Amino acid sequence: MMQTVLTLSERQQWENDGYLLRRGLLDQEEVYLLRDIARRDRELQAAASLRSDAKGGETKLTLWNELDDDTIYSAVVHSRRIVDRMEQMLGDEVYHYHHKMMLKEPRTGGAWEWRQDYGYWYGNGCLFPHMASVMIAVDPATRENGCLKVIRGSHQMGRIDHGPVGKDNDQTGADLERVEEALKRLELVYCEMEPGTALFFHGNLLHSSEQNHSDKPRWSLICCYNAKFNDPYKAGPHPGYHYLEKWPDERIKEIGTAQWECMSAQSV
Ligand SMILES: O=C(O)CCC(=O)C(=O)O
Repeated sequence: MMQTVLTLSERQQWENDGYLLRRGLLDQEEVYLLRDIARRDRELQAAASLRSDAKGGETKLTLWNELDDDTIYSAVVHSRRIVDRMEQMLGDEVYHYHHKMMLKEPRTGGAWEWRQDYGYWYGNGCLFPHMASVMIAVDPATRENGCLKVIRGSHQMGRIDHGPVGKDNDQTGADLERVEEALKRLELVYCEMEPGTALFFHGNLLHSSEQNHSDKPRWSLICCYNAKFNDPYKAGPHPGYHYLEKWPDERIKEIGTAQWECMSAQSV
């Protein structure tokens, strides 16, 4: 199996900016399979939980701590093209921390307040910020439907204090005084993404997204990884180190096609 190697300029971007945008990480066939399966997946939708944002909007997501052998979501998590990159970004073997489908629905989809993922993963017993996520656009993500916004280079600020935010204290957000100061010195980037584009981002990168006032959904799959050496010292809401197999990239289509056929057979 060929290893995916980051180029020098990708490494530099990762280190300087705290994120890396990769167009076409999933090809059209893969991302349309992912989208069609997710839209039809009753279990995914039944498992969705709601979180309120600061303005009373509702964000919706379905999160999995476990992987299985027969869903396209797991095949993406295991895929070499992601895991190889993550290992180079985090400097160690990585394991699956969790993955989630963000269901930002037309007109009602809520905002995500400014945060660093390590801002709250810190509380889960992870000593180091060697953790990262990859967000894959399932639908086009635009400014109109609340694409992700990041503050370029903010991962270099280290971890910022976080506390409860949102109407019912449903979200964990970063200290806004620091976010505002960071915005005076660092660049705010709107990450508009085509389906299949992926954004790799560091656990300390400040990010947020606005409500979806458009008539278009903005679903995305976020896969989160932790470095093996950063195994949490205590039990938390996400798993400790366990070996993650790397699967050949072709498995995404193979497993996705089988899952789609199985769903189609069940619905006739
Ligand atoms: O989906 C989004 O807009 C943001 C999600 C997010 O910030 C997170 O899960 O940490």
